Amino acid sequence: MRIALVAFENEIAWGIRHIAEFLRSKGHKVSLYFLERYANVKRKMPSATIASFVNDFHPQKGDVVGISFMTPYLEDTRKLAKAVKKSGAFVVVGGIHPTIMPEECATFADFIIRGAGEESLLSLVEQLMKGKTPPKGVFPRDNAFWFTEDVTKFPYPRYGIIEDTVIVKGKIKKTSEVPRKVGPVVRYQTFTSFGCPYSCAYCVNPLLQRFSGKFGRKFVRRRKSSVVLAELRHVRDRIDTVMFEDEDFLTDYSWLVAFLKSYKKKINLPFSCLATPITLKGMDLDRVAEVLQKAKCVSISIGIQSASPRTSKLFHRYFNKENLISLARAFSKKGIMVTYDVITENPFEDEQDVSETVDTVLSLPHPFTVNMFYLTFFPRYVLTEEAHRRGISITMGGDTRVHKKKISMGEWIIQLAQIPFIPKKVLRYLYRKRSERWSRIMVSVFGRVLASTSPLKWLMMFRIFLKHPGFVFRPVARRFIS
Ligand code: B12
Ligand code: SF4
Repeated sequence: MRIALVAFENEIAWGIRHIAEFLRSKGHKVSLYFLERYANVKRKMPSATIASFVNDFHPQKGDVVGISFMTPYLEDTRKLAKAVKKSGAFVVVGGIHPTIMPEECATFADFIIRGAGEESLLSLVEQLMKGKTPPKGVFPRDNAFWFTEDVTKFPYPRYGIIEDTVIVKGKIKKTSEVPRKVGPVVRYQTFTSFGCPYSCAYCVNPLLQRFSGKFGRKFVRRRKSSVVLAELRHVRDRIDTVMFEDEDFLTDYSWLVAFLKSYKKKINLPFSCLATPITLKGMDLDRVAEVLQKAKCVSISIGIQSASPRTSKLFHRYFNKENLISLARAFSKKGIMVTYDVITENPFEDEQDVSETVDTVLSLPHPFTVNMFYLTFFPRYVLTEEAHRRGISITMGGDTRVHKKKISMGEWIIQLAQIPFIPKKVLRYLYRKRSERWSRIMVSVFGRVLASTSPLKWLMMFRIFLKHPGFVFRPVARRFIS
């Protein structure tokens, strides 16, 4: 039996890479397909790309095509499933959307796997190979959510052993490269743990916790440090920097100290990570920043989301301004760049809520950058249900890439706050005068000219370069050697 695993607009697709490696370790032949590249604007999947997939993999009766997808890719999945089913191959879907909306997927897929896919897909494949076809629909039949408590048993994803296939606008490329380039820099994404101990209302985690019956720290599963380090050693000569995509990299301080000691010794590459303010509450922030900096942490993403107490309550998310400012100071003292995530376009918020966030961002020490996300209502999320209950009009769909014609005054001020040479006093004044036309015009002109995000990202890269020259010399040297 041949197996293809497919992801949309996502060559990282760590989830299907992890599944593929596990199935390969059990003797199965698995091909990985990546259809289209991520863009800032969601486009329809070109029919040529689907046709090229079918021509290249050539699904036949009895083969398995596993499609991994998130909500924005529902229509693409439908299209691909239809094309595959003509061949008589089995279509299996997994990932976040099928986990949450299994009944919807039953209209176009043969099997739906909810939750972790490694052992569940193996079990399905082995049954199919024995000639037993389980009942169509959710696999296994009892609507189970597959939760793997012990994730230490899985092998790490390997790159370049078997070529991946990337298809863009119908054009097929076979590649052994490690994905994720930021300009010339190869930033490798991985995880040391899965799951998050918190349960913010706009996030998938409260649902996954409910399905699994594991809450808080019990929901967080940690990989073996030696496996993570072996994975990083496997790619080390082909990458420049590491991004730990754990929902919160700092949840276990003693583990962190031990892991980073080995990381520094064995990998010694600059890295970035994510953390949540509540994790850092009550911790010795200078100590944490020092541990991270010593191991070459160059940047950290911290979620503010909203500084409004009303919204924090609605989001089920801790926020404390003093705590945020202390952690910002601790990281900036150690030269670690901080990127703050902020959620805008929130129909639950009024002007007072927004101004609390603007005021907080204007209180943060430089240097920092801000990533703004539009609040997105995914099906069945806690916040979506709350919006339905309150009769708030929302657009369901689930793509955060909304291109707005009009950017609000608060959003412009937050963008401009990232620029160190604009005095915060001036921004505060302009924001206070937001009802006046001259102020709105000035802010949007400044915003358009100065705060377009890419120069800021380059500035951030430059700052990192000053601290870690290897960050730029390494990709150049690697290219020269290869
Ligand atoms: C890291 C991450 C990213 C990274 C990298 C993605 C990656 N690793 O592939 C980046 C930053 C690029 C990203 C981008 C986006 N992301 Co994202 N991301 C995540 C995050 C935090 C972790 C995903 C992950 O890799 N987990 C680790 C692996 C091991 O788990 P997994 O992917 O879920 O895979 C397991 C199972 O789901 C299952 N499985 C998965 N696929 C399949 C397929 C088959 C056949 C089977 C059987 C099983 C199976 O088995 C896997 C192994 O156990 C999740 C949050 C979360 N908790 O899921 C959000 C999340 C998945 N992202 C989300 C969104 C919306 C996006 C974007 C669409 C945002 C946007 N509009 O730009 C883009 C889409 C990019 C793309 N085309 O994929 C949403 C999806 C919501 C939804 N209802 O669909 C999530 C859930 C966050 C949230 N808001 O709640 N993301
Ligand atoms: S802290 Fe982040 S990952 Fe965890 S539940 Fe909240 S939003 Fe989701």
